[in-house]
Amino acid sequence: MNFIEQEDPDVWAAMQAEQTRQHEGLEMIASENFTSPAVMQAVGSVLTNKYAEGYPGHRYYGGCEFVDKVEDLARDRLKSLFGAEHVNVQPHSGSQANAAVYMTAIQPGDTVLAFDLAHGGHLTHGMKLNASGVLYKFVHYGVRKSDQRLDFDQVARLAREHKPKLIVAGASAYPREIPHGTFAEIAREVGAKLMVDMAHYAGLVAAGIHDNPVPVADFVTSTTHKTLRGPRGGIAMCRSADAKMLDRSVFPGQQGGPLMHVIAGKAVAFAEALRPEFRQYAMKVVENAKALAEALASGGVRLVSGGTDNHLMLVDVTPLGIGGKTAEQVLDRCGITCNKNMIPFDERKPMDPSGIRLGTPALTTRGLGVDEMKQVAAWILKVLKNHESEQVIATTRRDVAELAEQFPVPAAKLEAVER
Ligand code: DSN
Repeated sequence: MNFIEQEDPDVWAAMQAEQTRQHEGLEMIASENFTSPAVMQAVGSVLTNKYAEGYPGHRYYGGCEFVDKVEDLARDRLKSLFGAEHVNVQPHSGSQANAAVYMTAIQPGDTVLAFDLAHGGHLTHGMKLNASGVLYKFVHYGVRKSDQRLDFDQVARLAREHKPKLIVAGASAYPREIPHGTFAEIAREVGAKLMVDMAHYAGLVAAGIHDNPVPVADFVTSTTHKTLRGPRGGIAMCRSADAKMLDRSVFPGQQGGPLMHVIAGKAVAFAEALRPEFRQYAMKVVENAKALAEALASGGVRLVSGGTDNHLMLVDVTPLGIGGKTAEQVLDRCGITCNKNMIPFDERKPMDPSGIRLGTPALTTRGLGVDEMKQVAAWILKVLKNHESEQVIATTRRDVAELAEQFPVPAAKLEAVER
């Protein structure tokens, strides 16, 4: 029986439309993924009913014996996944995880060195309208103009000049592997702490195919819903010495009651990520990204930094005579979902930048492989080159839906059981 359908047909109709959109289209937003049915079931469970402020064994509410078990499972699995001394699985999002680390490591007004948003950073890394930018004094490093890779000479120079208390590494639109050890050396030299926000590539780290920041960083944060393929949420990790302060900064510092249903989803996802199949998945994500990038680059667009080492790529579409906004819109009409994105040294505006960001985590979860990536790249190029042709858009939309039909989204299994 479907209770939503019976009790709230309006919400149900919107949910069904979204389910169809996800099924019929190709999801290429680099930060999105499809959770397993097990993760989804955990998030839709009775655990949403429980208040559990505090931590396992030390709660402010009665009746927490079972949610304690869930949170302990999530914590133990997360520790094993990344080799962390201490973990906190309560942050409601990556933003809250980052805010909690700032609260632990620095004081309002302190200087922080982080990656420039316009070069691929994140708004919680000191964007002036974000709480991080309001509370702390951020200085930003970027990529080199010559090869669009992280400019470590600049990082070192800015670190020596500004003497930050904290250096932040990590990105939301950087297509190359991040050498965390290099950041750690610079942080050590200037007496700064190092925080790594690995939200985008945490799944690749968990699979052992991207450098793990945990051994060299004082703090590591992530979301759980991107390459890690868990429910929407955040996590924070640190060494034992900072454990008490980090926990205090998450609760009560940033949040009240934890979302125990989401923590259950995290526990299930961490167990999935510990299995050998997850490593296979992550390797395919990267293989697919490389295949997609190569096919696109040979078709007339420019890839920022010339390619990708991870799950995403930044595509400069201006050589085709269009901007990122048009590219996003026309691809959307064909059922290919992505987002417009600034590229480093962009001369266009954020709402209509030069690029789009494409990622392979979600398509890889559906089972698409290298052959499909080449096909998708060909469609993307055809549509961008013929963005005013209604006929090309209509044909591509049909081709996209036909391909998507062959690769069901994981939620379809859950739907089939619930109906
Ligand atoms: N908004 C996310 C992304 O798309 O990368 C980062 O939080």
